[in-house]
Amino acid sequence: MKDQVCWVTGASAGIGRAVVQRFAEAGARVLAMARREDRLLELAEQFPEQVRVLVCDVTDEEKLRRSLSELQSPFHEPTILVNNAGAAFGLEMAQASRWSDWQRMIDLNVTSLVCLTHYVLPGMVERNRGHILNLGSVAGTYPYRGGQVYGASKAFVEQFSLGLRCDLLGKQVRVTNIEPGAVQSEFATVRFEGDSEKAAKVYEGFQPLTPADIAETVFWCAALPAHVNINRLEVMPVMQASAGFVWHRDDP
Ligand code: 8X3
Repeated sequence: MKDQVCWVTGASAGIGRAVVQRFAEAGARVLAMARREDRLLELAEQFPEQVRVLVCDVTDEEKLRRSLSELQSPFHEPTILVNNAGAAFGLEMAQASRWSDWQRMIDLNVTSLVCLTHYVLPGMVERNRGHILNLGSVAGTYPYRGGQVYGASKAFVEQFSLGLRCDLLGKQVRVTNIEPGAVQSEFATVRFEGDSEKAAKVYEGFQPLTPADIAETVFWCAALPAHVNINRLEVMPVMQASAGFVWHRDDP
C-alpha cells in the first residue's frame, strides 16, 4: 500500500472515514475529501504523514475540478479512487416524495460519482494503473418501498461499474462495486433530515454492519494481487435479507 495514493470522497464520517483510516494504517497516502473541515482535520491529525484533506462539495463540479487540478505531488495522481460520497434523502412513497430530494440524490449518488471517475480515468489509463471502488448498495439490486430513486441511483452505479470494466479491458485499471446493506452510520439520520430518534429506530433490536466492516471489504478488494478484479461484492448484516414480494389485497 505504501506506493498507493487513494482518494476517498465522503471522508468525514461513516464508511468514508473508516476507509481513510484503514488505508492510512496500511501505509497508503490518502486524500480525504468532504465538506466538513473539522472532521477532516481530525483525520489528518491522526495520520499527519499520510492524510491530506480537501474540503469540497463533490456536487459542485466546477470548484471540484479546480481544487483537484491544484493538488500537489504525490496526491495529484490517484492510484485508487473510492467513490463513497452518497446519501438517501427521504423514505416517502414516490407519489409523496419531494422533487428536491430526488434531485439531490441524483446529483450526489450519480453525477458527482461519474464526474470524479471521468476526471481520474485518463491519468489512470495513461499510467496503466488504477482501481476505482464505487460504493453501491443492496438497494441497487433489491427494491424496497420508499427507496425508488435511491435504489435507482445505486443501480446506475452498479451498471456504470460493469460498463467501465468493459471499456477498461486490456488496461491495468480495476473497477469494483461494493454493495452494502444496512450500515450503522449517519445514513439514517441524513435520510430523516437529522431526526436522530427516527434514525435510531432503524437499528433498534438489530445488528447492522459497521463502517469498519465495509472499510475492511474495500481494503481487501484493493489489496488483492493486481491481476484480480472483484466486479461486485454484496454484503449484508446476518439480520437483514431481501424477503420477497409484498401483496396488496382489496377488502373482500
Ligand atoms: C443502504 C442499504 O439496506 O440500509 O445503502 O437500504 S439499506
